[in-house]
Amino acid sequence: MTETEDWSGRLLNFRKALTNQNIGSITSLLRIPEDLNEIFRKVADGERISPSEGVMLFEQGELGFLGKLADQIRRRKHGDHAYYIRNFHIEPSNICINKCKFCSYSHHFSKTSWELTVDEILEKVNGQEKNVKEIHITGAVHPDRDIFYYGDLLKKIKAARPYLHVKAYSAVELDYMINKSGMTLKEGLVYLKACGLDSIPGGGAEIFDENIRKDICGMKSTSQTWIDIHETAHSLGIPTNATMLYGHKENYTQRIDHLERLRQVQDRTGGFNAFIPLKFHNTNNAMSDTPVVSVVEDMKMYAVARIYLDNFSHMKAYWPAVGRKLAQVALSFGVDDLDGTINDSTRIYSLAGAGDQNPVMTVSQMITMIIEAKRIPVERDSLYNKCN
Ligand code: V47
Ligand code: SF4
Repeated sequence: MTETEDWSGRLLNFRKALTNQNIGSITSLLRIPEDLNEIFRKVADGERISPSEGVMLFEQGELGFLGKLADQIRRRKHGDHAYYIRNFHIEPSNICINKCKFCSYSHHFSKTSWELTVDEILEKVNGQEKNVKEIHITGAVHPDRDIFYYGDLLKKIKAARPYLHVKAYSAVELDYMINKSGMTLKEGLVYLKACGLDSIPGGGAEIFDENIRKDICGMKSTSQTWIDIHETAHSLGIPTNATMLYGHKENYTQRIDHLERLRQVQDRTGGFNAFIPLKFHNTNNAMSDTPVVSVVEDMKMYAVARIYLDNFSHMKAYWPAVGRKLAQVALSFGVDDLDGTINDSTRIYSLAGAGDQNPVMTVSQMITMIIEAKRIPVERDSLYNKCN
């Protein structure tokens, strides 16, 4: 054997070894951890995952893997459809009895305070195009306004626009106005329904874990009150949404605890329309030293929520909160709904530092976003009936 043959043989072996080693490490990178195999099987078989499996997904699930699982579930429920709605918001006031640390919107933190009169609100309502389907009313917990003020507002909006779906008043606003009136929860909700309340938005849920809740929004209604209000609403035929404020001080176990409490309510009532993860933003509030989470964390949140909440029909990416681009990406991580056109009518997120200072999206922009994500755009009403 010549010296050259010897060297070429050794080089060949070295390359083989190197290749084998690389293949080994690549496969171990790509290999689904043993523990996640069972979750993979459960999702494929349409079975529910447990709380500890939910935490495991957050801790060990690589983003591509989570996306595939979530997308499988979304596709099973909605095929290629992705929803949007023509809607707008009314924020009646930012004067608030509470002082949530994450809030950039209330008069405690924002530089201005406002309270719209009923006439000003009606002017905004009448200024909307006739084909707008939904009004979303939410704001601060104003100390002086009571259930009769809010009930009259509903009646006047319904008189002006009988076919507008009124999604109004978060559980926190409802808790205050109903308590103040001396009515029971049931009486208060029956009264508001009779005035024109069609559904309830998901705000005020924040994070159910009692310790973190006490820390970041201790003055607010308790987690159990939020749940009681939604459950009572469901029992009266008022559908609601659910949210979770994520990406601040909570850990994965606390996120799953929140999802688990929602899943249990949904098992009992079936009254939730959609789940909306709300990304924490840290501008101009008392939590400015808490960094915002990464895009990877955002997509993990959508995907794990989609996998965990097997009894929720819809998963919404609220684009003013997460940003237009990420909302579009979220369509591949379990999301089937992009909320709506908004028409520059909300300040909650622009004040907190989310990208859009003037949140407005035309229908053609929504359609383009959805088509680019390889989905079929479907205009919906508030109850997810198809409009086109
Ligand atoms: O409860 C307030 C959140 C919520 C910040 O039901 C913040 O269709 C992040 O619930 N960073 C109100 N989030 C908005 C809401 C909502 C939005 C869109 C659709 C629906 C629906 C409901 O906004 C509050 C709170 O969780 N929020 N401040 C902040 N700095
Ligand atoms: Fe008030 Fe709502 Fe802001 Fe809390 S989040 S301070 S309840 S406006």
